[in-house]
Amino acid sequence: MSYETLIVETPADAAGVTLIRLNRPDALNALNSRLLEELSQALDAAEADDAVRCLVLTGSERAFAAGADIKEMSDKTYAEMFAADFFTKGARRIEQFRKPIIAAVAGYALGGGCELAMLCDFIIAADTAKFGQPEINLGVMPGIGGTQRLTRFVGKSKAMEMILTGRMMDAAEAERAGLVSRVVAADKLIEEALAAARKIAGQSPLAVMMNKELVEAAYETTLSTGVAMERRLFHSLFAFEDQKEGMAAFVEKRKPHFKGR
Ligand code: CO8
Repeated sequence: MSYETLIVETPADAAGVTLIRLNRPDALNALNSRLLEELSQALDAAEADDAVRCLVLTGSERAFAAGADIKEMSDKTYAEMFAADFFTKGARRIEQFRKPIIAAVAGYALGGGCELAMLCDFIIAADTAKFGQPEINLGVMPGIGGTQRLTRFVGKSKAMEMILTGRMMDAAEAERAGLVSRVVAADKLIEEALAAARKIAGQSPLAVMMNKELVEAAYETTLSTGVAMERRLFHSLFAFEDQKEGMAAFVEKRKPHFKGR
């Protein structure tokens, strides 16, 4: 399948990793309806393909994405935004994506771009990355989860300052604040993100999906409910061949070969 706003390498390698590049270079990868529609289609295809075990989502050296497309939005009325449920469908598709997805961020991740990165399972940042929610400068606010997710990632004080002033964070500050899992040299970003993705792709896909569900649940539920869910799913993993294979491989001092059963 070919896309106008994305470059999709699927699977990028034998390990089962798919690399999706946002590709609107003239607009610093600003997110428009077309891009979000195509991203939803690419995620549908990746979800349906058993050969795909992990995704990496990236942009260009200059920008992961500089926000929602201001030129597309500027003249819209409330009725148009509401009727089209503007951008919500694309954001929901990522929220509901069950396979792991890593954001590899270089350059600007602003507004909807920062929100898109936060919708992924974790963020690896290049040392050139800049994160921000500058919507206040446009007289608006984040619209695909920024006020909620940024606050959960970095805490109230920093989130409030960034959202009310529009100040950007560099990669080092983002790492200190817990927004990104780690920072790497810009010229190593894709290599490092693909290496992490390959590591995940080599695990049991069933165990990966369950682990992802549980970490996400930590944001949605109480500690005791989350721990109870974890215990149930931990027990349930013993129904899979992959658990037998993983533990047998350890005892036999060999590499496991997980089949997703
Ligand atoms: N939308 C549209 N076009 C953009 C955007 C954008 N968000 N960002 C950059 N571009 C375009 C520029 O217009 C320019 O195009 P052209 O050459 O045709 O004029 C091209 O990309 C290059 O940009 P600049 O010349 O501005 O590059 P600079 O290096 O000088 O500056 C910046 C880079 C600082 C990133 C600057 O482009 C900028 O400030 N961009 C806007 C950042 C921003 O405000 N983002 C938030 C947008 S609003 C949003 O994301 C809301 C999300 C929620 C929506 C959900 C609805 C439910």
